[in-house]
Amino acid sequence: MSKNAAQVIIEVLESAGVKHVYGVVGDTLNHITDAISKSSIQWVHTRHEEVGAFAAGAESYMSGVLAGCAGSCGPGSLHLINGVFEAHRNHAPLIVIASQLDTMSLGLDMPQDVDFKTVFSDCSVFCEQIYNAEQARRIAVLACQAAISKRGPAVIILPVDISNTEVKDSVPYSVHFPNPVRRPSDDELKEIVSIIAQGKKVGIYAGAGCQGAHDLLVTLAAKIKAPIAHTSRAKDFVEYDNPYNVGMTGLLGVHSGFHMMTDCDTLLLLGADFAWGQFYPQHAKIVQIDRDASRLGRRHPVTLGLEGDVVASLEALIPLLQERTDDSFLKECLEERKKTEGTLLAEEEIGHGSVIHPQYLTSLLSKYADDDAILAADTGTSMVWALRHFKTNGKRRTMVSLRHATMANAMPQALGLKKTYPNRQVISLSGDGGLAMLMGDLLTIHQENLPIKIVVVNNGALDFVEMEMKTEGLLNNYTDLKNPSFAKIAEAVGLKGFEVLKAVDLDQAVQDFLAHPGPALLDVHTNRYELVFPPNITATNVVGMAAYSVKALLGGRYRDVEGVVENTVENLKNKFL
Ligand SMILES: Cc1ncc(C[n+]2csc(CCOP(=O)(O)OP(=O)(O)O)c2C)c(N)n1
Ligand SMILES: [Mg+2]
Repeated sequence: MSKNAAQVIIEVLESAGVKHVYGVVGDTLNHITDAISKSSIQWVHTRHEEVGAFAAGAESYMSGVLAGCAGSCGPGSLHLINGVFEAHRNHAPLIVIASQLDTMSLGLDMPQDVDFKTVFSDCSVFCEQIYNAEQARRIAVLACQAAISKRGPAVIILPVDISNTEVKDSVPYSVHFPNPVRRPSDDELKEIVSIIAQGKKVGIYAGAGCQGAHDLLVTLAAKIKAPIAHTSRAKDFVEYDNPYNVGMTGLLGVHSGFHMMTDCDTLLLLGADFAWGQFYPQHAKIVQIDRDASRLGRRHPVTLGLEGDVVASLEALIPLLQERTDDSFLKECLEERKKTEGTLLAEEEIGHGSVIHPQYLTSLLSKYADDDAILAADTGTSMVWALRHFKTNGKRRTMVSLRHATMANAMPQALGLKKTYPNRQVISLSGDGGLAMLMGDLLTIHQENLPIKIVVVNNGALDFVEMEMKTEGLLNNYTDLKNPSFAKIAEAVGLKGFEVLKAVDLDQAVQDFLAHPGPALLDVHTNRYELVFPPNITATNVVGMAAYSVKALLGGRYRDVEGVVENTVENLKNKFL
């Protein structure tokens, strides 16, 4: 049977394991969607292409299996861009089909002509146009291979006339799935052993590369009596069942993680590419192991940089290490951890009167969510509450836009995660700003009948930015959100809506909402004046906040200052008393 180039491309995607392609149909994409309709791949019709790219990126990030997104020429594929950037920063393998005008029209300034090679070059590991239908299989294979091996989006630019051209397709190019074992050499391992032996305060900093290494990390920590701090992206792999865990560091982190990182004299950096140099120890010896050697020493100078996967490297390293007896640094860090846990617990308490603290809300989600629930949280304050207050257990997963930090990621990512894991509970912790940004795709949730649970942290503001402004001593401008009832919007588009205005009603509402069998939205009116404190409060933070308060008072914003001061005092009490 004869095939056109579009059919060949879809055949390759099937062979590479793609289950879903997300996007919006249209003109130049029609032969691709026609080929999909005749394949085992499911087309997921989103209302906005950006949502499709977020969803596909979440699917491949979480499952490791290739997913796809696609757009029509010009604006259709341009709409994908932010989601493709998110996948690129997450190292998520992704196939992007950017359909293009017919080759006769290209370069003639015809309507919708966009140079996709330029547009996608900065957010992809592969970006090629198919110039001749006979290239279809080969380019599709190269795209899948690059996405899998280099872990990122691979873009296929496909002119419409080529997509419908018949091909001979006689050469059997195919996709491969190598699974190498990578670790430092024996001599390099000996060097690590010697550096650890010289250290007095040895710590471990675990990153996302520690996926699958939980038990090895615990064994390592037990043997060398080292506390383990971790990046936000490593939360799911490190935090649970781990008596050595001292928590996250960084701006979103907690005090005990910060303390360990600043106080150690020797640090094992495992699969961690944490971006902010100021959170690394300034005078410690650092040994870094990463599967990508180009990341060695790029965030902070290191003493010894080695290439390897964390699991294979630890399997080889642990037997060579001597058991340490001195556990004084570990004990000191665990004491700090206990204090930090007390602070977090105090923040999770039910608010006075009707005030709903988002930490309380998140702790209830943590309490009642399924054992293997997946929680995606929006950029803004939601991501902080999720990372600090949603407990993991080895089965639960969290997803936050940490490296791209885009708004509106959570609901679209939840959509892709529910398509991938239909039998698991998927929750989106959305900002009121974030949800409104891509709210049209609530319709997709209804149309696809996806029983996703969306929680809206309805604080009436672009709160995270408001806080940035205040700590910089600026008056908060343009951050107000005049919100509708999100619960009523949900009802109008086919989701079950819940709305909570008082803290006393929240516990039961969270239970009812999670137990609802279909898609549901819980609109929670949370406290606007909730401050996200970094693990170390600097003089600059305090001065900035004071300057804001004076300006707000002079400007007649008495209520705002009252709210901020009340919460600041409460938070400082929790931290220091
Ligand atoms: C697409 C995009 N636009 C703007 C920003 C800047 N920004 C970061 S957080 C934020 C506010 C988010 O507000 P909301 O969703 O209501 O969450 P909140 O912080 O109030 O919980 C903004 C505007 C961004 N990161 N991404
Ligand atoms: Mg908000």
